[in-house]
Amino acid sequence: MQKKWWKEAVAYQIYPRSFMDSNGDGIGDIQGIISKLDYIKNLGIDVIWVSPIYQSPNDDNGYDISDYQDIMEEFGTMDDFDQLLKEVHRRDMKLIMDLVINHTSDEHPWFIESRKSKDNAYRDYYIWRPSKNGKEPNNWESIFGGSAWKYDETTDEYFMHLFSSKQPDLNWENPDVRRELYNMVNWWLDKGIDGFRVDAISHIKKIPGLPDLPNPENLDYVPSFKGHMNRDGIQEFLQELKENTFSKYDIMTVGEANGVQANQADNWVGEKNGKFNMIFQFEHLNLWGKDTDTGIDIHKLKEILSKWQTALDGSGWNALFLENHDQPRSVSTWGDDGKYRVESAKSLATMYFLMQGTPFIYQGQEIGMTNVQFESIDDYNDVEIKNLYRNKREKGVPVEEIMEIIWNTGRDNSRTPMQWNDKENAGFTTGRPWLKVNPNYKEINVEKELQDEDSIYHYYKKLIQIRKENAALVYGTYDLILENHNQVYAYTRTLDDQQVLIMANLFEEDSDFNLPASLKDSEKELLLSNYDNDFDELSLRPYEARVYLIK
Ligand code: TEU
Ligand code: CA
Repeated sequence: MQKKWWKEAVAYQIYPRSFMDSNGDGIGDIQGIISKLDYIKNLGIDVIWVSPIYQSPNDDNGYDISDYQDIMEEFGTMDDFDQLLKEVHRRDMKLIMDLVINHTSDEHPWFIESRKSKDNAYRDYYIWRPSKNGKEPNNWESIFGGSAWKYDETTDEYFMHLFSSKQPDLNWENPDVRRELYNMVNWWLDKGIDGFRVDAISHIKKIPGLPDLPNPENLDYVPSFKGHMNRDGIQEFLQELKENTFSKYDIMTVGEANGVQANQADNWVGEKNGKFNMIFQFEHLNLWGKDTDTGIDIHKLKEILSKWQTALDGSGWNALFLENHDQPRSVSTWGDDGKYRVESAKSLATMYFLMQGTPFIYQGQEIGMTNVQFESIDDYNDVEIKNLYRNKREKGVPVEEIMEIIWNTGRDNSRTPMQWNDKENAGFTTGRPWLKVNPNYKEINVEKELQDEDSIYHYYKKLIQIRKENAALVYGTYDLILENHNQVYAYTRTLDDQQVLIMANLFEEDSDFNLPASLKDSEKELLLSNYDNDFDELSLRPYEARVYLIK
């Protein structure tokens, strides 16, 4: 397997709006990020992924871009960005940006032109269609609910938007669009950034003819993923993108590849045929986040994660993550954000962090930040949450039922301001925060975590350290053990004569286990655990995790 800097790296995702406000307007900004770079460096981070900071009307908080080559006013100026890049590099870290090229904002000049007339030079930069039988051109549902089409009376046609109605999809079939995007990508790479996380990239190829999808349940609109997620023909676009941009630089690229199956991994991330260095894939997230509240289906979890580990073993690379700005907090969703918050956060960390791949930590995950339960929908900001609330209310769903869904799965769970200390607004802002701070900030904050050597923060810091000290945890093979165990996720990482054993009890009940003979009889050195004594050779305590070096 080829050695690469981005395989040895640990990455940290910043959602700038919620990270740190430097000027008291209640909105996080670039100078705020700069003021916290030492904190990120001290954790042991190598690569920072910043969610979009380009000009945007913020309908989807920056994922709706109106100018790819200018900085969002609320976040600062291009000079601030240049300073951020310099300060990141000065600390021997790297910076990757968020590349959103499936769609733009409807306030982007291209779309403002495109909607003016049917024969406008930019008309085919987007996907326009006349109505069909007085309705939308097809029955596709937007990922944010409702129709995937919005009527525009100026030209009496509809335009497609897989996401919010202010995020019109770009027409990737149009070579002019692709060329303009490649020029923009190279402009950023020439500024010296170290790569990209590529947003919603598995959605760019739509099924030819944009036909109605089968609708056996006679829904108003049909979930549209089958019409646009990882469709045949997408690889040609991705190959052209890579050849015209990424392949010319020593950078790190991670594709957000919803809907890609493990058996397709080689085409996406293979050392020879891959288009990205690694991808975020989401199969495992359906096990517990958006739709279920029954905790982890551990057998499915093992099956899916192991499938990716072995599918890529040697041929490609994974991006390992539990959280991001679209997911609820993992300790609330998978673990226990009550009695066993600390133990379960550490257990989950151990389970995912030491697999084969580049581990990503999302801001606040390293201090065990939890979900939040705001009483009123007015306390929420996310367009996906607002659409969900409106659509369900229109169908007469009781408010309490909708709030439960939002509390369990809403994206604002991971977007409440970073909790720096126990002062007003958790030290995030001296103004009124754009989104309320989680009320538990007095108990859960960076300052408290830094002072407590048994904190989740220090546990992540040790995880990062042992990953750097043991090459098997980067380049070693992954072998699942205790495959059928109902509570414990255990695996080994092996490289030449170095072997590391990772075990995590993912539940709050004690759990017996029986290691395979080869491991049971070997001498072990405990590298890390979320308990500090009385290690029973045959059982694990609630959420107990252990990492052993096999001698
Ligand atoms: O998300 C793309 C994506 O796959 C969505 O289905 C995402 O999983 C969903 O929003 C989760 O509820 C990316 C960004 O991560 C997301 O924040 C943006 O809203 C979206 O693209 C549009 O840019
Ligand atoms: Ca600010």
